[in-house]
Parts: sequence; structure tokens; C-alpha cells
Amino acid sequence: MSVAANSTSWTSFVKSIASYNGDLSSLTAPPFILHDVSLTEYSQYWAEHQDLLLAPNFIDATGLTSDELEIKRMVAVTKWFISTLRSQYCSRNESKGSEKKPLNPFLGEVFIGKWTDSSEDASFGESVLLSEQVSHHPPVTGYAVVNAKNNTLLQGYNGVKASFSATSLNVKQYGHALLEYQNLGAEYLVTLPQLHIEGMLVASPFVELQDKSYIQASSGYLTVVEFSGRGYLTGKKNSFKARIYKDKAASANKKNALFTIDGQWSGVSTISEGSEAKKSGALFYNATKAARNQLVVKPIEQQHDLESRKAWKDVAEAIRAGDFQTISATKSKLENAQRELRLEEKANGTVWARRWFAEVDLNDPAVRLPAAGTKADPALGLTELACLSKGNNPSGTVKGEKHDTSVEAKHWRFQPAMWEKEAEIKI
Ligand code: 0T9
Repeated sequence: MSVAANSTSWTSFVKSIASYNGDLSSLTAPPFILHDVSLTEYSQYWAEHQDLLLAPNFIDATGLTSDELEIKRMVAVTKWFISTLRSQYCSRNESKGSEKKPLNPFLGEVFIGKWTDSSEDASFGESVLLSEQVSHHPPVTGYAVVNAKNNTLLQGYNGVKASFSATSLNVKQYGHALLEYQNLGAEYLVTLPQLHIEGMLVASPFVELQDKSYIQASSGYLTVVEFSGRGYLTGKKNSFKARIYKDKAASANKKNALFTIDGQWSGVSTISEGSEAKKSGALFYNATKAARNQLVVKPIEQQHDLESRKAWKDVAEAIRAGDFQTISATKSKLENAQRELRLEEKANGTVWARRWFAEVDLNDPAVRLPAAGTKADPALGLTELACLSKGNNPSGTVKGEKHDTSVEAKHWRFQPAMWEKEAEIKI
């Protein structure tokens, strides 16, 4: 269906935005802008480049000083992070022609799958993706990518708060990712970039990233990624500059940067020594050439009722058919069933049991001083090293800056023991 054919409904949609109350799910968007995929599926974008995610495990440390080794690891983790962005923020444009409004996951919805070993020597092993909607109001998704063979765990959670300006939708991300290479004793905290949706007035929305992402390593090394879009600084869309520093203190002056990576995260970037991008910089990453590893998901017939593709099947079909009536009917059915569940819980004085994730309070003394034999939450030390707020503030908020307003510090964490005893939902 062409955009022009839908211009009237798009116009009324854009007008309805004027009365936006902060709840994106309350906006009725025209069918052609709806994605037939739920946000719980978006967690897979974090690990479509298995080689880059696992790379730090395979760095040859022979002859390297510990600093040289930590720098190599940081370059590798930075490359993995940059490699996630094209899938995260461009893949709907590439496959569907514009950004789309995702299906709004229901509480307890899960999306799971696996990446089979894509290495030539069986060194990667299999990685499992677990994604769970841990909150509906506001929407929050928790995820974990578990690679048992290399004792590598990526976990994180994300939620968004959106506000409309005259021409764009401004989206603040909450949450973060934690990457643990347990064989190496190396941990990384990754903060999520802020973003805005452009092209709203012409019915062809797309994401632009803004501000910064931080990658803080337990070794002290810090990568600061700065995002800029079309018309700003470089004039090219999806631009970024990432600088790697010895530590947070060194990052106060960009002249201290050990490496500078510069280019487009959706295209080509180069890496140069020092604080400036040089023409002679070596190729860092080419997002257009790197093939993605395909997540393997069970056929719908074998899925549990809480699994995303099964639960949304009828709605997704109606979206693909562009059938407005059936979209609202099937969506209402699902939403009413959810409303019923919440009412029952209220009447029984119960709450929905999260399956594989739990909210951990970083202010809780028991979390700050873990019992013997248990590990402290990695974010405690890593936010400290990066001088980041550990509160429930927009991702990447620096301690004491204007967005550092929430002292609450509750963060969703993967509970491996809950996954180990999972009996109903299988990969
Ligand atoms: C986490 C990602 C996030 C989710 C999406 C803003 C957005 C919902 C959140 C942040 C993933 O790791 C990365 C990618 C895209 C983000 C989505 C883009 C988008 O437009 C939606 C919002 C909720 C809308 O659907 C706005 C209305 C729509 C008409 C614009 C297309």
C-alpha cells in the first residue's frame, strides 16, 4: 500500500499526537505504519554478530602487557556495540521502507531462540536468547544472551519515555546492558543512546541517535561514543565518533584519547590512534558487509501461549493484510484478556510472577554487600568507575547532571536459576 494512499489517516494520526498523554500504546496509528513484530523480539538485535560478541574470548594475550590486552578487549567490545546499531535502528527501514510502530508487548510475554555455532572450529558454541516483558506500564523488556561454552553473558533491560516536539518524537531510553566474560573476569556496562524519530510529518519515520553511549570496563578503560545525525557536524546520517580512554578521569580531555573511531554506524567506520580521526585510519567496521547470524525460533505450532509470535499471530496477520477492522478486533481481544488477568490478580492480592528476571535494588544494603560466595551486581562498580548515576534516570546520565533526579535504583537482572528450572518454555 502506498504512503500517498494513506495520507489522510496519517494526517489524522499526526493530529492525534497533539493530545498525546505519554502512553504510546494509546495512539491509533494507521495500519501501514504498524510493525507485525513485538518489541520483545527487538532484544535479538544485541547479538546478531556472534563473532564480535564473543571476540574478547579469543584474543591472543601472548606477549601483551595487561594494558595492551585490556585495550584490545575494549576495541573489540566497542566494535561489537557499533555492530548492534544497524539492526537495532535501521532494520525496519531496510526491510519495510520506514520505521514502524512495534506491537506493544503484554506483561509476561516472552521471546526466545538460539544462535547455532557459526564458527569454523566449533569454538563459539550455541547462544540462547531469552527476552521477557517484565513491565507493561511503563513498557520494560528484560533480556539475556547466554553463551555457556564461553561463559559469556550479555544481559540488560530497556524502557522508553517519549515526548512529541513540533516535528519529531523524542525518545529517552532507560536501562543498560551488562556484558560479562566470566573466563576473563572482564565486565562492561553499556548505556543506551537517546534518540528521536524524524520524518513524522511526511509519513516516513526514521530513527536518529543523539547524545552519547558509554562503555565502561571493569579494567577502568572507558569508551565514549558520540552520535550525530544528518546536517550536524559531518552532514552524514548515522554518524558517530567513539574515543577510547584509559579511564574516566582521562576522558575529561579528548586529547587523552588512545584511539578515535569515526564514521557511520550503519556504514563504514575507521580507527586512528590518538584523539583525532585521520584520513589514514584503518577500517574499523563495515556494517554493510557484515552478515547477520539468524536467530533460530521454534515454529509457532510448538510455542507456548506466552511466546510472542504465537500470542500475536492473529494481529500480525491482520497487519500484514492491512485490515484495520481485524487489527483492532484481534488486538482488543488480547488486551481485554490482559485486563481480566490484572483484575483477577488485584482481587486475589497477587502479582504476575516474572519468569527469568527480577528487579534488584542497588540501594539495598544486602545487594551492596553481597553474602560470601555471591557476586556484587556489576553495575555498582561500573557506574562508580564511569561517574554515572546508578538511579532510575535516562540511560547514561552522569552523576549530578540535570537528569540525575531519581535516587531510586531498581534494575532488572537475569536470574539464571529461574531459567535452569524452567519446565514449560523450551528453546
Ligand atoms: C529497544 C529500539 C527501541 C527498543 C524502540 C521508539 C520506538 C520504541 C522503542 C528503543 C531496542 O533495543 C532498540 C529501536 C526502535 C525503537 C522504536 C522506534 C519507534 O518509532 C518506536 C515508537 C514507540 C513508535 O512506534 C512511535 C510511533 C510511530 C508512528 C513511529 C514509527
